[in-house]
Amino acid sequence: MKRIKNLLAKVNTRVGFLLLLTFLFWAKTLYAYLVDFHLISGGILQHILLLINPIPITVITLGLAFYLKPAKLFYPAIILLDVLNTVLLYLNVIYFREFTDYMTVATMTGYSKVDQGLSGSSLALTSPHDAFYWLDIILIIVLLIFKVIKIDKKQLSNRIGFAIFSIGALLLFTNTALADMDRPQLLTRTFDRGYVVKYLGLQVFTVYDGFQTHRTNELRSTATKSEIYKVQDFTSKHYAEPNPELYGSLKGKNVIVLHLESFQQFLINKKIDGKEVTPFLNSIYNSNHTYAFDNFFHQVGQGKTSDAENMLETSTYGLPQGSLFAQLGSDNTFQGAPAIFDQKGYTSAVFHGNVASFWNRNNTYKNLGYQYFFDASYYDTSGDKASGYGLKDKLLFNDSVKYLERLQQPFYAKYITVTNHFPYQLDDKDQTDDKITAPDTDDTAVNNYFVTAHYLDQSVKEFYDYLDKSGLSKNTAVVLYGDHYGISNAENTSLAPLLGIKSEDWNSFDNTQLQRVPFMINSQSFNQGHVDHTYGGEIDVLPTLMHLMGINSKKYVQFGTDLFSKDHDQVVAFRNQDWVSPKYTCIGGTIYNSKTGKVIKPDEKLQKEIDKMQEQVKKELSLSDKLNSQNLLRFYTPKGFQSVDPTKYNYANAFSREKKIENELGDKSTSVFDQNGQKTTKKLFNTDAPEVDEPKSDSNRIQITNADSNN
Ligand code: GP9
Ligand code: MN
Repeated sequence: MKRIKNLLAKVNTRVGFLLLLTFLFWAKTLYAYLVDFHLISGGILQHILLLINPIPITVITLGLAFYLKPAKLFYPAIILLDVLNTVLLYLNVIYFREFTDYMTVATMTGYSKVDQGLSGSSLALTSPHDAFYWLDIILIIVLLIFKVIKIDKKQLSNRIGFAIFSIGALLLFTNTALADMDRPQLLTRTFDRGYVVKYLGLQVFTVYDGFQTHRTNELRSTATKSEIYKVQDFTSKHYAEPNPELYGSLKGKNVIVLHLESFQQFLINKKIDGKEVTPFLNSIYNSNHTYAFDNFFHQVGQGKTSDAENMLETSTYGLPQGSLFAQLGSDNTFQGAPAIFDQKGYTSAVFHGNVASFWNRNNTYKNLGYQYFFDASYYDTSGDKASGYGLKDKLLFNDSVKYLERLQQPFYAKYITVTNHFPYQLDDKDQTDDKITAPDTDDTAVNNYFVTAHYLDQSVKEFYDYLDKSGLSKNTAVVLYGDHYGISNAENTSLAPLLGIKSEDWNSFDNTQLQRVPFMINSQSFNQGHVDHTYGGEIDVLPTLMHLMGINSKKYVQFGTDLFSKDHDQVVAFRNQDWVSPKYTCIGGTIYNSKTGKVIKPDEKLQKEIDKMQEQVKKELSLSDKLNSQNLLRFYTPKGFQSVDPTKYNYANAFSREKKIENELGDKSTSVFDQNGQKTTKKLFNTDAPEVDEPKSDSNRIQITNADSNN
């Protein structure tokens, strides 16, 4: 009893009251983290951060009340601040139940295009345990009214307010520094809102997001219609006419894009101990049904996979910092592949075994006009079925048949693989039959890279076997590409000996050479396929593909050019303004001969030529940034193209939607399932993945995705 009295006596001071409210709010937040947001974290440091991150900002916000001296003002103010914190927490709890995502400032203010925030139906998502979020506030007010907690009339000087703020700020600084240690570039890359909440807390996320939204809005509100003309002036002059021999050669065919995670060109035809690392992809690469490019470069920035996706879908560049998907994807106007093809009668779908919020895909895909997004929630990712970034590739292909066979044809479908992702770990049981022996360099990630690449190769083969057996390969073109490097520049010196170069001789030019990734277009309708040496990059994919599909890209604002066109621009820009071309390579202002790798000291004439190329690269990147950051495409809609209405898309219940469409179409349905006499083709898929027979378990590896394994 005495103890309780002592404790209450402490609470009877203003600072004690602040501590009490902070403690209660901390408890509620942790409850939300565990029960509603299911934030199960990875390592020890992540656990600690999850535990402490609600404290600093709560102290700072509640501490504001200390600037109001009279008790009549102080107590209502501190309670109001507590209520506001709770409202923010609680709205997110409800929102999360509907969208498995946190509320952005754009959503709260109704600015967001992708969703209208909380609707009547989300309010129906309240649950009895929600009382917990409000109980403490009611209790505190009652205790104050009945004077169990006494009002402290003693007015405190501003110094106390400032001291509280300073302590809060110091804690926040420590929190952020620790978070940055565990997850570098957490805020600059913002690859998943979930991580910001996990590391820094919900309130910090909201403030940070508000700041970003404000910056974006400011850029956008000053933009005028005439600004798009500057961009169009550039892209229309840059446009390259289609190659008449290939134009329309894939018209009406299904298109499947296989996003080969972290897959670099040097893996193609590479042997380790006399054994091919990727025998199947090599056979595709060398087939006369394939146009393969061996001077094709990735051009991603910090947005990695999402930058690659953005370039492929829109033929505009990622941003100089962070990810375009994450920063602008929720509101941007896109005129990209899914919408363009959709309006030519295609069904569009993405298959990806990671959580939907990663890279803000759940929102961005709606603005791109994707009709279906099969994310981790559509697959059993329990137990060993997933690795760090989601469902293992063999299972992704196998488990997607159920959804793929119900899509109306022609379709445009993208598979984003994940198993070949840093740190390239593969369970022993996944190294089946024709194992390859990992090389023996001084870097385990480099060694393992070959093993997971081999696994990816087997996964693609299993999928191809299915395409053959189901008859899909006859009317389907497959686009295969590596999204970005898997071995970073820092690790390249360990890789060097495997490529026949001494580690000590390795230089920046060699690093640039390694930014090549495979790009192949494979279709049985091609018979004169070959390895093409044209220089190009991810920015060029969309116009190339459109022309093959018989859609002229001329009226679209695109920065790339058709790789098959005689006017194709072979200067490939990197995100940092370096560039490569068939003759010259420019790295940080130093010019190399692209063939020999020797540094060139240009004479006056050559310098002029180089300056012109550099200017062009800078202009291209900055105009692309202008287009996206000011959202200029809202001012221009190409003739015949219908703007995307993101509110039309909802990625829940996709399977029943597919079936409903089949039913409605009846005899006219073109799904593989219906063409197969309304029988599933699942049995046509053969996989040697040991996990297919494993029962569903409770543990889930995706939730423990460790972001620091993202190199
Ligand atoms: C995550 C996956 C990996 O869903 O696409 O992204 P990355 O780390 O390569 O950017
Ligand atoms: Mn990637």
